[in-house]
Amino acid sequence: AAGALLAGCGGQVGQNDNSGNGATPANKNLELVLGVKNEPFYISLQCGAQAAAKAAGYTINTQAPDQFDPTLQGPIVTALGAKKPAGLLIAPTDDKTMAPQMKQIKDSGTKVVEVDTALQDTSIAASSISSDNTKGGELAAQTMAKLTSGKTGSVLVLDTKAGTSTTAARAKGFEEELKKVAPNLKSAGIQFTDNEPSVAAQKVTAAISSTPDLIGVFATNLNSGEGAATGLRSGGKVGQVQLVGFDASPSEVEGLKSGAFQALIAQDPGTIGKAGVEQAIAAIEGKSVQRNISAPLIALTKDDMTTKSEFFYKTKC
Ligand code: T6T
Repeated sequence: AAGALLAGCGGQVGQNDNSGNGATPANKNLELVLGVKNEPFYISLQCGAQAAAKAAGYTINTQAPDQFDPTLQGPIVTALGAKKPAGLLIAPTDDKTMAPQMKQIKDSGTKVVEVDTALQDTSIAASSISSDNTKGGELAAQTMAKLTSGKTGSVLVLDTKAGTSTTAARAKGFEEELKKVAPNLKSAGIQFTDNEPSVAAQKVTAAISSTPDLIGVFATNLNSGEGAATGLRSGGKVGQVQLVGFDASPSEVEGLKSGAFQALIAQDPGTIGKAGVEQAIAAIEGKSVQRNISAPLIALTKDDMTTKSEFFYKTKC
């Protein structure tokens, strides 16, 4: 079963002779490729994955590109082909352009599991583990409706990069739900931030000048949220423009405490990493695999600062 302790000797790099018949595999090496380095969401995911791999007697090695960019992540996956890991857990940085590299390693016998983001092509990964991002966007819209309590005004959405499956689903879920729960609010559109806090800050300061009735901002991830908070600070709009962020990095949690954010939709990256390892091992050992797993989400407000701190992201394991 997923997460069970497995008996037997350690794996050997360079072998990919797992029989898939339920016997203890010779190759117990996993690789984890994250979306970007030094980022609390991915660090928390890595912590969950490492603990699960250790419990199961597998090794796991982690790599990530310096930027959230498929042209930097693709070569990491290609180079892994030579190591022939038994399993690859990956957060693809583009839902289309990462497909060829992921297909190549799958075709050479490595079991591929998507963690967090996913490809449009569902034939490559054995399993995908992600938050229900559409629901996360809907939850953000319901939260925005409560925060603005029937007032009129415009709401800006900050997405990251086109081709990011998770943030696209959050933005769409938000826009559709907002129409239903807050018909008094107008959409000021969706802007892309390139997953750079400085771009997010600029987009928010620009919206403050171009949209005088700006009442809210939904930032679909950590970097866009941190940047949006900076933009509201420099535009003198903290507390006047409601900011609902996604994720719960130390800086975002600090912003919730100080009043720059009114709410955060927090994910459970540790659970995503753990489930990713469990599914990869099930695939490697020929056991039954769950194709899609949805991880929990929660809306955090200032009142949750002490009671829900287990949802805050880590910067080390
Ligand atoms: O929001 C997470 C992740 O779920 C998303 O796919 C990309 O951005 C984050 O890593 C936060 O920076």
